[in-house]
Amino acid sequence: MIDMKLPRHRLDTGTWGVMGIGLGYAIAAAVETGQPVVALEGDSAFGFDGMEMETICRYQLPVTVVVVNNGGIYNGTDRQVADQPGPTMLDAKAHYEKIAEAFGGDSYFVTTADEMERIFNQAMASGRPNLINVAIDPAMGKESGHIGNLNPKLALKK
Ligand SMILES: Cc1ncc(C[n+]2csc(CCOP(=O)(O)OP(=O)(O)O)c2C)c(N)n1
Ligand SMILES: [Mg+2]
Repeated sequence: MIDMKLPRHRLDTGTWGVMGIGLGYAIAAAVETGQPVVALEGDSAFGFDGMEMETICRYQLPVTVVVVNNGGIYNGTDRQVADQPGPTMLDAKAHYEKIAEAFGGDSYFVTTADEMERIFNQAMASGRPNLINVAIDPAMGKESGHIGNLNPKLALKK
């Protein structure tokens, strides 16, 4: 979904989408290049490596962490089971950005595309540790859990 405009400027999670390597990669990229780095993570993925925010702040790295919160693993539309949240539901109203505050980084909570553009540009220009928590529709983001959708349909019908 994210186009590349320059070669050798993106690290991704590889063929199997290894959750939890995002912030480690971002730290390494910032240390190696000295340039502003953006780390783009789902809300569940942030649960795997979110404490690296402490490392980012301790070394004052120019890393902007963006948490795309759709309220769940794959998405936030799992059903309640026996009066409990479904097993793939996470908190769609969570304020993940407060984790940056705990360590002295800058924190933002955004809900619209206009806010996102303004805050993202400000964060990237700051050269500081930033965490932007982006609340999106919990019905969005189904693709990561439905990779089978990409199978050729004709082959499946036979
Ligand atoms: C280490 C690891 N464990 C499990 C998975 C399987 N997996 C793929 S996507 C996903 C959930 C991702 O949720 P989130 O980070 O919130 O992103 P979303 O799809 O909701 O945007 C899981 C558990 C994985 N890719 N890597
Ligand atoms: Mg999610």
